[in-house]
Amino acid sequence: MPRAVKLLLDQLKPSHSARWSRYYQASSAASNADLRAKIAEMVPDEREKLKAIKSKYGKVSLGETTVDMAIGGMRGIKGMLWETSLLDPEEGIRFRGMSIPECQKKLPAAIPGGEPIPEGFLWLLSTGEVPTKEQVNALSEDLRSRAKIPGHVFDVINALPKTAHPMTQLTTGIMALQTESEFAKAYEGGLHKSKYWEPVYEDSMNLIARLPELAAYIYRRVYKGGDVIAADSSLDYAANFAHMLGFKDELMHELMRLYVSIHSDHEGGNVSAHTVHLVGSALSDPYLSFAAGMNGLAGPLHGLANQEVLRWIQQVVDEIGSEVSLDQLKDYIHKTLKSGRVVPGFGHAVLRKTDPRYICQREFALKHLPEDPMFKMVSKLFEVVPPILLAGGKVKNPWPNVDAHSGVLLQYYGLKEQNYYTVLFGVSRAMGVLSQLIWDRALGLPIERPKSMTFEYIENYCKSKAGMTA
Ligand code: AMX
Repeated sequence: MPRAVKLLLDQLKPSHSARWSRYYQASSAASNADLRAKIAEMVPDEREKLKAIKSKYGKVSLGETTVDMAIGGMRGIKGMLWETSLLDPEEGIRFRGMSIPECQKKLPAAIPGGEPIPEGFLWLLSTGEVPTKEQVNALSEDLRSRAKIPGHVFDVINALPKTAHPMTQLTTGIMALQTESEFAKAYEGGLHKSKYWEPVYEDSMNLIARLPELAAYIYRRVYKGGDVIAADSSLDYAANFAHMLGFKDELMHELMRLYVSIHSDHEGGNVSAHTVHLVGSALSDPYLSFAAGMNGLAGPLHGLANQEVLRWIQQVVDEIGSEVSLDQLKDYIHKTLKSGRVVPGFGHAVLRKTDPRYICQREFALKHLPEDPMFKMVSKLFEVVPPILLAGGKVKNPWPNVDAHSGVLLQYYGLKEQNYYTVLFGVSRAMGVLSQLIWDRALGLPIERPKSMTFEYIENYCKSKAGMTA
């Protein structure tokens, strides 16, 4: 258990603390391989914890909100509970307190010494517990049994032109799947609010299970003449996804395990996560909430950046070649900036160091494709871009983020269709945001409704405040 959490719980209630610590034990002792049962076991204690925090700390200020923050994209405003992960500006993401290297060490892998299986991340994100291999296998099996897509979903996608962006097709498919929502049906039938989380759990797991087939269908439809590949029930979630896309290379399966895991969650304030949480707070079901989040992910400053990065690197190579000097590369970057565009894959709203999701992808590349010319270009950019952005004086974080690297790995194994990359990000993101959505409903979090203001309101407020303090 993270020390800070333990300290807080020790202050709250000794008996509660003891129960809570159970969830953080590495669970070789746990025999229960059913994720829903595990969450059900946690719910009463988690509700108690929320109550205790509210009653003990409810009136404590979490910090000041300035006018800059309000008109600057709410940067730095602490305004949301998000249990599944926390982003530290300096060290990057921790999933339930665990860094990426810790997850790589502790979560079960498909092959000895290989990348963790994303089902292990899903268990960790949902429970805070490191799962056993048995639990991960049971979860893989459970997801396979849920991965059925009704025919009308394909009809709806087929009604779109193949030229529609793959993210448009993905969101359309998710919306068509909403007919299957158990939460929507249960709510209409008059479900007690203490039980909201149960059909939300079912919808979330069904959606996570169905996304790879839906996404693979879109890929095969758009790029492979509609030649769809059936699921392979002997494979884990990520490997089966790669298989349905058409990739048999075991290293591509490993890459997909890494990809899905590291893209699963990035705390709650990013556009896709926050949107799912916000829309879900209106008791919109998980299909509606997740589709909304995916529309946010499709923006170029967020998830679409991974397609933009590869396109931009390709442009660099086409225009000045791959064997370029650092000076030639610098000139190209200045040209990009002068044209009023951002350098895609660099910068972050919260991070202030190189993204550890970039680092682990770089390590994968150094191990498996050190001589790839595109990887070498990515390495050169790592050297050249940050000093230029720093010298410009306005970028708060000049370092590369996750998207600066992912495309180069995918193209190496043959997934070269850049417009599809954000769909992979979307499938992966489901694990984090839907784990949190289950907890949002289990904890009974209310509808979100922050206060907005007009220019006039801000001016009058600031004038009266100045008058009062003068
Ligand atoms: N290239 C050029 N300029 C950049 C820049 C970059 N990579 N990153 C930030 N800036 C600029 C901003 O556009 C802003 O300029 P302005 O004052 O003229 O509007 C200024 O620097 C200050 O921005 P910031 O506070 O450092 O960043 P932010 O929190 O406003 O935005 C982000 C964060 C990621 C949108 C931004 O860094 C960016 O546009 N990066 C490129 C796109 C990208 O890689 N997005 C993916 C992020 C990860 C993800 O969500 N998948």
